[in-house]
Amino acid sequence: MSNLRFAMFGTGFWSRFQLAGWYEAGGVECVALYNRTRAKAEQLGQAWNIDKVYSDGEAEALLDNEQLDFVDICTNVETHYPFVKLAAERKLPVVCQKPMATTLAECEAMVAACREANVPLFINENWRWQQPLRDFKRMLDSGRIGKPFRARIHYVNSFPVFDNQPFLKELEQFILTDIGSHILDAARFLFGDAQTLYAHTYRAHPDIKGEDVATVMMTMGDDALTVVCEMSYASRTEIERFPETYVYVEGHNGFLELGPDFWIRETTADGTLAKRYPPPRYPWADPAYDLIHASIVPTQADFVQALRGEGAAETTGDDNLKTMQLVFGSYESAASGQVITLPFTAGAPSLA
Ligand code: 89V
Repeated sequence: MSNLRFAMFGTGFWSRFQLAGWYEAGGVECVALYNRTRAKAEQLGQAWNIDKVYSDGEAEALLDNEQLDFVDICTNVETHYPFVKLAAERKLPVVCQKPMATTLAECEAMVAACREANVPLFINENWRWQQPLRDFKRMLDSGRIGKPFRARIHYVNSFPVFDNQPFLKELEQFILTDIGSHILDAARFLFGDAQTLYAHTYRAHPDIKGEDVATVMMTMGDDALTVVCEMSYASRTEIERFPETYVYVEGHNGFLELGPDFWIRETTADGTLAKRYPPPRYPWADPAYDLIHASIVPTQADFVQALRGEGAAETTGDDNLKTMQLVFGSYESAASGQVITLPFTAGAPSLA
């Protein structure tokens, strides 16, 4: 079976790990790179032996000249919508970075553009693919702790994310878009879709534009489970454990916990079972991001099998739209002080 040929748009911090993840997943070949600044694309091209490099103003030329099976859009969020449109117009399947877009109206327009062009749109949402979260979900679904009645997802640290990704400082909407898109998606993965949400946001760092603390309370799934998601980049804890996510679920027959250092503890009337579920380690991963970088591999392997027509991907545009409704619904709730009922729609005129 021949490799699927793709072009990567965006050669910033994340792209080199994503590229390594594609080759780890297998069955693909990156044949061209696009970046606003040519030198950065050339640098990545040299490292990976990709000699077709395009820069500012040449996105259309790339799509028209190169023979592609799909495009991977890994650029800053404000360019996702225009690049997805360009690809859809050429009937090219798209993998687009999270968060999907800067507004819910843009997210809806991206999904509509791909649907009209009859091409798949996948959102590169990797959090739910973290090994400990997959294991946690399997244990939750075993039913041993009984019917859950309350859950808490806790992503709280003081990791200096701005050092590697300085643009995050400039976002008017920061933690809910950058991490909320992951955490709220993980909540959907674990507990099902939300019916209502209520959110608070707060800015602790004085030198950033957006919020770096957010709390979202939702009712989720068939049994309207109460789920509280806590997110912060301003919380100094005894041991800094970026980028770990902790999850606590209380059920009628017990308690399930994903705690520090990938330990899962299941407590029932029989006692507590504890086991560590660490992620796989890849030599190309940045050690500070091991957990997330490892999750790129199964995320992208899921897209490869879907692109080959061998099954449905989890994080399609349609699916991720529900996560983005939670993200933008949270901003609406934080601004208005109101409980938001899902589905939450943009309510704005659709974009051209
Ligand atoms: O996954 C991400 O989107 C990254 C990070 C984990 C650093 O927030 O921006």
